[in-house]
Amino acid sequence: MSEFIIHTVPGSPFARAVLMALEEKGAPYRVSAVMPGTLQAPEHLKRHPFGRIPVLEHGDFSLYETQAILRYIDRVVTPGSLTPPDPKAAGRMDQIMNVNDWYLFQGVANIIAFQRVVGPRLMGLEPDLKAIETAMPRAKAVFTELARLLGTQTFFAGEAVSLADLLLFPQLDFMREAPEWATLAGPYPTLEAWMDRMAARPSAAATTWEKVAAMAR
Ligand SMILES: N[C@@H](CCC(=O)N[C@@H](CS)C(=O)NCC(=O)O)C(=O)O
Repeated sequence: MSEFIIHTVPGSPFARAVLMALEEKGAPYRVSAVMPGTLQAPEHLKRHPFGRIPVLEHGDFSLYETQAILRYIDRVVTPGSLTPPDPKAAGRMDQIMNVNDWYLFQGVANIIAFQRVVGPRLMGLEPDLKAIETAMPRAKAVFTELARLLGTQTFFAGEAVSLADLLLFPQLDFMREAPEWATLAGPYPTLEAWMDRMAARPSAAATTWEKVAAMAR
């Protein structure tokens, strides 16, 4: 199988989900560094016309949108599946992946994790406390719903890790660095235990910001 190439700025949580899937599958990959501030440059727009990351290259095939990339990897790298066979569990996985994109990332992680972690680390920005405060009601609603969906299961789509866990974990791992984490996750010990289970996976350890920065070339 040809090598997978992931174009990303190191630190991207969406790209980390892709890298975790490749690690979980034991697939060969390389990280191709995209420089911060060059997402609207013609060279990157040729890969991703909307100027975002990550982008996957696999032989002569190129794909953007993290969910599409995750499902592609899951389909082409066999054996082993990161999608549950049961249709209801697979439906739950798909639902959670959309909760990640539409409700956790948009309006919660892209505000709180950006203000607390990414902006200060990448750009030396001071956190905008007003923006964080405005995002908190939505953040509380998202955490309540994630805890409800997880219930007492080991992983979000049942007893085996799935694409839903891999997409959610990188966003929540950034959120965990924010002081707001205690308020948001504190009432949900099952969610905290799931975080610990995910953080202990070799795929998480292999894809930290520092590890991705070190392997990007
Ligand atoms: N829907 C896209 C979202 C990807 C995304 O928003 N990535 C962030 C980095 S984690 C990005 O490219 N941000 C650049 C920007 O907003 O200009 C996907 O699933 O791949």
